[in-house]
Amino acid sequence: MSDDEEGETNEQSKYEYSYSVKFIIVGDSSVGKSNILLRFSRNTFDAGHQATLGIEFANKHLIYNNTDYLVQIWDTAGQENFRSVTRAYYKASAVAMVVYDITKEETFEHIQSWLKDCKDLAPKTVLLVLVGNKTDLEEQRVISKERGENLAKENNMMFFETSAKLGSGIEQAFQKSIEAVDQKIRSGYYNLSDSSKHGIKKIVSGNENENGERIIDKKSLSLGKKQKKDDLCC
Ligand SMILES: Nc1nc2c(ncn2[C@@H]2O[C@H](COP(=O)(O)OP(=O)(O)O)[C@@H](O)[C@H]2O)c(=O)[nH]1
Ligand SMILES: [Mg+2]
Repeated sequence: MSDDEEGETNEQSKYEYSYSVKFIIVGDSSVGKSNILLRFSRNTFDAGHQATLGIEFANKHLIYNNTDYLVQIWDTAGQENFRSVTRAYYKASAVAMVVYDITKEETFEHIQSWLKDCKDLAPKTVLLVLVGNKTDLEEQRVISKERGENLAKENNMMFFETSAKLGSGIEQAFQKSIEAVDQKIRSGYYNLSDSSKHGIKKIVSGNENENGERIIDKKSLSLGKKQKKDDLCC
């Protein structure tokens, strides 16, 4: 059995609709992007000081409004060290989580340049989400919650504070983002006849999207670093 076939199932979703939604996570190196991904997808934390955990991709289902959302999250896998996060990374993203570390002033100041990349390189429809991570380090906090909220407001972003270490706020950040996407889908905000542009794809059957392309197993909650991103989205 190949890696791609592992855990495969033909089971149809029992929900009225199924969509895949591409999330990207950007922000300075070491703000906790990979651990946010790890916490959300596997409910674990890596206390190591590696610049990258080598994770590029994870996915997880969230159910909302009788709809099965396959949240597909792309992680920079260390490219942010060189400010070389590519155009391909931003392409067709539905949600961009822009992360800073509440204990590091410069990571907050750099949000503007990450936002500029999002605005230049992501689809116009992208939902922007500001995340202040490492709230467990309250005694080392230098960025107040209010500063985060204000920056988010100025840039029309959703805002969350999280601790990937403790797991607080992570599920909520993804859940609320999906709720906002759900609302936009229902209001006709996205032109889903050309869904590849928006990072949102309607899933027709358990293993195919509307173009007849294979998608990952709908039941599993897997890290897909062996799967090619191109096979999965966009
Ligand atoms: N205290 C604390 N440390 C964290 C948190 N999230 C990540 N870290 C640590 O910060 C470092 C960088 O995390 P990582 O996820 O690799 O950051 P990335 O470079 O943005 O992907 C690692 O040592 C993590 O263990 C958090 O919420 N709280
Ligand atoms: Mg990383």
